[in-house]
Amino acid sequence: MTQRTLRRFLTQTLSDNSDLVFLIEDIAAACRIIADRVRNAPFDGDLGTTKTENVQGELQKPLDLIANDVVERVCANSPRLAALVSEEVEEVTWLKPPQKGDFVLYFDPLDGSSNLDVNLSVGTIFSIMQITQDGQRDILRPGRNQICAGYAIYGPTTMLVFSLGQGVNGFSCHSTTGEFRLTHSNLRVPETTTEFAINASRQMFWDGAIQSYVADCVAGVSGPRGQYFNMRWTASMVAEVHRILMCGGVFLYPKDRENAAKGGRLRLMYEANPMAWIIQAAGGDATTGDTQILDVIPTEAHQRVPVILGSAQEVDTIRRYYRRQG
Ligand code: AFP
Repeated sequence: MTQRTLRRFLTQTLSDNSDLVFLIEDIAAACRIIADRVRNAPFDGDLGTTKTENVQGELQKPLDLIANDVVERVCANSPRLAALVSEEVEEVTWLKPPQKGDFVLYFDPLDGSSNLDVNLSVGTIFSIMQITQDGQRDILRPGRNQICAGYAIYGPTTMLVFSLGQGVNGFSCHSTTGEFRLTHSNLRVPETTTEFAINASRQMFWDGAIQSYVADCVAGVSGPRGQYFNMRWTASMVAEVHRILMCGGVFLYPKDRENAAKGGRLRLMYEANPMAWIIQAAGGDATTGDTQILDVIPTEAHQRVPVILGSAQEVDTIRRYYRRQG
């Protein structure tokens, strides 16, 4: 059977919201262009690092800036798009005076960019919310208010994975035609897992709950978990989340002694919220360790939060380690 194109899926699913259809298609078009720039970076001299830092104090890669400009340029004329919040830009970009129902697009234009020079998978993460009333510049709302969120992963295949709240679907981009077609429908996160993803080099900073959780996992079949675990870490959240969506697992970037003062490592509005939305729409779970990520009330556009997300039963097991820690 011919796989549905993105356009057909959107017009069938969002028949009463053409403006949202246009915005998601614009995002897909931007991701297709970014995929091409990532693929051809060695020929275009776009690898390496610039001398500029982003608002997070991180050295920007040329493709971070290119990807940001592509999203801004392709989406800027999307009907009812009122504002852009980008990891690479400190201020909110207002495109029009906000009216009730207008869209706000939060995005990390190129996540995992530390992997670019070593040719590993990177991605674009996006989240869409709406203005609640005319003139209200209320862009800091909890993630539960998202109306659409997802990511593009630039791997062996470029895929666009997103949810409108019910279910998660994956669209693969055909390398010749550039069409996005529905190749992975109704993705579900397996409830249980024996695989965890964490940056183990930070063990010296972890609190007792995470120390105990990881120790019990690596104790294997003779340990408290009574089974062997596998560990992954690619330093690209998009790649970790995609693997969890496809075959289960749990991803941890917890609060620790080193990042606690900043609130954590990952950003709420354009990393934690969209990934939590996707994982929960696929039957998984997502917490900061204290509270559901989607319930966190934002205080500023680039704020950071701890992130623990993935297979629901494993996330619940980690909650029990936190409760035991008290
Ligand atoms: P970059 O986009 O700067 O590479 O950061 C990627 C990221 O935000 C997320 O995708 C990874 O899970 C995490 O940072 C990796 O953090 P470490 O560098 O501490 O492994």
